[in-house]
Amino acid sequence: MRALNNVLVTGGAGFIGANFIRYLLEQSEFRGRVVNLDALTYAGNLDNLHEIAEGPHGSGSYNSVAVSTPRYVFEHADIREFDTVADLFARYEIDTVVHFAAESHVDRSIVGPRAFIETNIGGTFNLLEAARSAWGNRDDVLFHHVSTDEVFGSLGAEGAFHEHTPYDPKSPYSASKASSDHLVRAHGHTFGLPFTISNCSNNYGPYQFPEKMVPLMILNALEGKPLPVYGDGSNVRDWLYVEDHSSAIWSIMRRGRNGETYLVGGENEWENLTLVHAICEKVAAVRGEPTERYTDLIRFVKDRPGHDHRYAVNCNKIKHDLGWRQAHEFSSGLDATIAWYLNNTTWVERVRSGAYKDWIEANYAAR
Ligand code: NAD
Ligand code: TDX
Repeated sequence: MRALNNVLVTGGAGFIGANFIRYLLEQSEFRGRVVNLDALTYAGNLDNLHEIAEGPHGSGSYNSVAVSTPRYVFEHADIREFDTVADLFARYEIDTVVHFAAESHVDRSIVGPRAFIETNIGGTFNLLEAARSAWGNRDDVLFHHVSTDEVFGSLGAEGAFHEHTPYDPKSPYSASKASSDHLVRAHGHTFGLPFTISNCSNNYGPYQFPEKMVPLMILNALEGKPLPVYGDGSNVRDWLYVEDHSSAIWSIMRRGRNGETYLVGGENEWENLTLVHAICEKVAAVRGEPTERYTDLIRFVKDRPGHDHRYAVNCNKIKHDLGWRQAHEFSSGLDATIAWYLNNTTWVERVRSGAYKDWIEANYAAR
């Protein structure tokens, strides 16, 4: 039996990590404590967890860095610093790791790949070493590594990635995630570290940083700004509502077999241009305006260098072995996401006011 008493969530102030912490603390079968380790880069924001600090679990203020409640602790720390990470394992008697912390945006990995190598590879290595030295031969512990379907490269018109698809990463981001997957497996194989890995497709939902396609298109449409579609918009992505990713990880933590990899996806493929049209239609409906008012904002811009053409995920293994299912249908998930961005303008202002603003101005102004 896995202990699941003191769960170290890395990157818990980011998009998926924050949604996961909220989900985990709501599960009646989970009685443990969450330690959220996050460096609060441009993508990490404690606003993403404000209900936890303010709500039934605690008393902290979301503006404060040192948020602590009986079942939730925030630690402002960097996975690139081994001593800090090792100290947290000891201090909180960590028995489970759910590792989200990463540089996550493909476009940034093209402009500046170094941070991706340092955090995604070096940081993961530090966590593995800290876990190995803290855990010894324990078998009631788990290192769950959160990875991406992008490690498998790009698909043609047919087929889907599965657990035995050879690795073929194409961007500095996906190469760094592929390296981290290999390091996790190597620690399992060589040192007996108990681990699981999930490789998931594109997530969407509340609290996603507005550099990623779905929130960027929603906010630009709402603000009457151009909608930049890379290339001809024919690239295909498989979209999964973020809460369904959380439920997949929770299934793996409880029932996933040691050493196994599980692919997770929405079984929900969309061409980018078709998806941008769907977002325009939905925003127009919410606003009670003609769809053309928004589709007229679409601009075909220079393609992403090395842009992967298509991702699709076969998730039969997690469905069959662990009984996981997607609970959210795409149309209602998108409606909920649009409503969330409409109702959370303060959050949008706050996340945009940081380093992100400077970066976007420097990199997108010329497009
Ligand atoms: P995100 O960029 O929104 O959040 C990343 C978080 O990690 C931020 O809170 C950031 O502050 C933190 N972080 C970054 N560097 C750190 C460091 N050196 N030390 C400590 N914390 C650090 O990312 P996301 O979209 O929530 O993705 C989370 C994980 O899920 C990543 O590992 C990503 O590869 C993976 N993933 C994402 C998607 C997706 O569609 N977004 C899909 C599949 C897998
Ligand atoms: O402005 C845009 N215009 C556009 O056409 C942006 C930001 C993106 N795109 C295209 C590129 C992709 O084909 O939309 C698609 C989705 O782009 P992103 O949201 O940047 O996601 P992607 O590159 O597919 O990677 C995401 O999914 C897998 C996450 O960022 C990764 O962290 C995750 O591993």
